[in-house]
Amino acid sequence: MFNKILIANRGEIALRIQRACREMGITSVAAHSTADVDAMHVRLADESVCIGPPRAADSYLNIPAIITACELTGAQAVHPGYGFLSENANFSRIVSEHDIAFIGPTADHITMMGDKITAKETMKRLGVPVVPGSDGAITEDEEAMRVAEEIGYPVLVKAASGGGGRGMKVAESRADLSNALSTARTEAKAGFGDETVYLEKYLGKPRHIEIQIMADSHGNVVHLGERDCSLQRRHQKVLEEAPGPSITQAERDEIGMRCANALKEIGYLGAGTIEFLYENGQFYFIEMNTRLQVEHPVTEMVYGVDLVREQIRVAYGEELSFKQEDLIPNGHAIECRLNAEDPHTFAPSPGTIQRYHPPGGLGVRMDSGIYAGYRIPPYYDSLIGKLIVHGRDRPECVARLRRALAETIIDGVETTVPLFHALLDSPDVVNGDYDIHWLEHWLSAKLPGE
Ligand code: MV4
Repeated sequence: MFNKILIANRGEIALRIQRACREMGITSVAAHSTADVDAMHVRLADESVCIGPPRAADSYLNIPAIITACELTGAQAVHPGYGFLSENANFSRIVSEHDIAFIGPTADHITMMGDKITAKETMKRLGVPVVPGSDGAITEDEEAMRVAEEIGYPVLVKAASGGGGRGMKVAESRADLSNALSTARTEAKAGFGDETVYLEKYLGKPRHIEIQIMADSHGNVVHLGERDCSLQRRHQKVLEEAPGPSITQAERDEIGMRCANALKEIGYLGAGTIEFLYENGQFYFIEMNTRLQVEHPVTEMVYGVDLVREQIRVAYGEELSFKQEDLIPNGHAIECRLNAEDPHTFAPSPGTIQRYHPPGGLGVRMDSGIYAGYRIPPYYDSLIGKLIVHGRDRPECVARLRRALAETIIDGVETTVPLFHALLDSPDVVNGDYDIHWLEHWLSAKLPGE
């Protein structure tokens, strides 16, 4: 096994990776910016090395500095976490060229899935159901009109290099389509330097359901069921759960098997998440993420596995420590993203944590790097922790989550804790009865003028 892994990330995920390393007897190195010298993952690190100034572009995204840090510390592998360089094909390639193991997929697989058109074509060819739409890029308005008549309006124009909802335009009818195409192209060009767009049937009230996959280099590919991540605001997930409140075991087996087979076919390695829209009992592939996700803990709680440990094992060339038949979902888990934000306006609220009391007890997990006296730097995103709760079934999980939120004390900055109390007062959330638009509708009803 690796002796030493460099963690090219910060905050709760750096701590999460450090914990897996420690349990595996692996030394870890915290590569951090000057703004993070007092961060918990640096204070608890076996070793730490500064990779640059506060701005992410100069530190957590600074590839030469990270490679140098590996050379200086003798790290044999790099874990990129999520965000930052985790889905950067160039980084995966450069790390590998320096004979350092990248804990994630190959540069080619990152590139393949980073192009939404190639990802969709590949998944379709390998038997994964996709959203009806154009076969590849749309270059002519005529072609778009023909495809739209065939699949029916409304349609959605999407950027091939897009993601996070940017560069998407809905066309309700033929009259809108030409405008939607040119606006989407212009935004795509400005946002991603690539004006390639494609067309899909617009689904009106879907859920966001994603399938967790793990693959090793021995041909073993398994799925660990789904997460429902429909509760989002401006394409930022707020609360995630597993299993999906609407998904049956038969549906899980079917879609999970299709995803695992597809990734086996392309020789994928490591953790991956296949995203679907789910409407009227049908799954429609939209995108694949080639990294560990923020919400991976709900899957860990329901399947009783350590996904970071498995990532490290398979990156070293070992086999996954479980087979598909060992993976039986148990109970229910919900994650709340605790952000240092105003719970009404969502404006960032950096500052110093004055008091901190994390919740505990049976089935409660708090993944966070905060502590009393910690100053949250203003340079990075506002996630300061994740509260993950497990119960034997969904009602027990919901009751336990209410209890855990009530125990949570985070003083000194505004947090989204009150938002979750309010959400758990909503019958739709309690019943799991929501789609991808539910949260924004609920927020605008709650806050007139927002
Ligand atoms: C869609 C869609 C409806 N129909 N595709 C938004 C971001 C990107 N990952 C995909 N997105 C969507 N694609 C079709 N054909 C609606 C969305 C969408 C969405 C998806 C998941 C979670 C939240 C969302 C919020 C608005 C729109």
